[in-house]
Amino acid sequence: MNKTLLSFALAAALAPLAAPASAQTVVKIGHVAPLTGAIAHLGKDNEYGARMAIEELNAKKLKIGGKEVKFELLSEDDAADPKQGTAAAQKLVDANVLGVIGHLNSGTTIPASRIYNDAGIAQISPSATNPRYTKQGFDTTFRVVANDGQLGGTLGRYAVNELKVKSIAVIDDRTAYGQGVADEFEKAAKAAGATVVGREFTTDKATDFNAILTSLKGKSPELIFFGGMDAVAGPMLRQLKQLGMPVKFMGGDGICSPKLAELGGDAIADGQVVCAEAGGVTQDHVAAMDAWKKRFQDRFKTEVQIYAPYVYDATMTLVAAMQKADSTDPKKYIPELKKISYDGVTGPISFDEFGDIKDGALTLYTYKGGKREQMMVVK
Ligand code: ABU
Repeated sequence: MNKTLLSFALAAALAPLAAPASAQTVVKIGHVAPLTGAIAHLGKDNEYGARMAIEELNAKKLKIGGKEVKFELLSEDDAADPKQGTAAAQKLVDANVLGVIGHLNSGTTIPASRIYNDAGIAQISPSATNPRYTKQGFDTTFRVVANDGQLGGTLGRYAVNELKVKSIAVIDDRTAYGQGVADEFEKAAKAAGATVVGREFTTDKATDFNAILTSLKGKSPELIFFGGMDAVAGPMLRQLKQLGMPVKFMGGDGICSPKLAELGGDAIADGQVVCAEAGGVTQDHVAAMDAWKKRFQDRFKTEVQIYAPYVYDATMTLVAAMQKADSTDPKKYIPELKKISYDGVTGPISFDEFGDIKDGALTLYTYKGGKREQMMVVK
């Protein structure tokens, strides 16, 4: 054997030792939420939900396409800012994530969705409730919670039919979510027979509401609906009390956290606030959810705020679609995601033609004794 042939033969013989076929495939999954800023407590809650799912999935040592898969979570901070949201989305796409869970806010989720769509990867939002997100004609957008139409509509009817209020004022923070849910609330409350005596605007960073609340005080509403997040609702409730306005106060999922009790403090009277989470655990899933919350508390040493279980379910649903397709290639798993039927801790998850959850539920809450208290689950 000449020298060249000998080196080829040696190389061939040693190849399996030098470069063993990889026993594990790393699959990157992106997550985006505000991890800094006024609603970082909600963003961290989301991130914990994703982390818990990834840790549990890795413990199962799943095989997809004949190879053991190790999931890696790439978590980005968008600070609830649309520009940072698109930058975070591009960063994840450049890092070759194969799916994204997020973003938290509608105002970041919607602009980011074009980037994920262009990259051909699935995006599942666990919390963005503006209906526009799934109505853009993209086949990559999915949502595991109810939307602002359901939230605002249900709360508007509840205000008039159950709380029996006739005069209502509406404030929103001018975000895609705040404005959208407030518009839906106003539409439903009017249709149920209420009069809207005032409409005011603020921002998602405001802390002083004296001017708008004083203006509304002159119009004597029985109830104020706020379209925005808990970080703004808390100080607003404190200022309502300072102004001597003991009105009923309503909001959507964005205010509906245990943290609101702390942010509003003793300015929140028992039963004064009614809000709705954009999902609902029916009786048959309560035990599983309680067990899940205990695992979450043990792992992260903090209570669930709002969306962590939905983030967990969104991550599990994404991976269930990959398992069904036996592939992590978005071209192969997205068709499976569209027709998935996944039994999550938050309830059954399947999607309509737009990628919205089918039969989404809501949970109404109030606050008593400084704690959030569940009232009812409605479909
Ligand atoms: N759904 C409430 C908070 C997130 C959003 O902006 O939609």
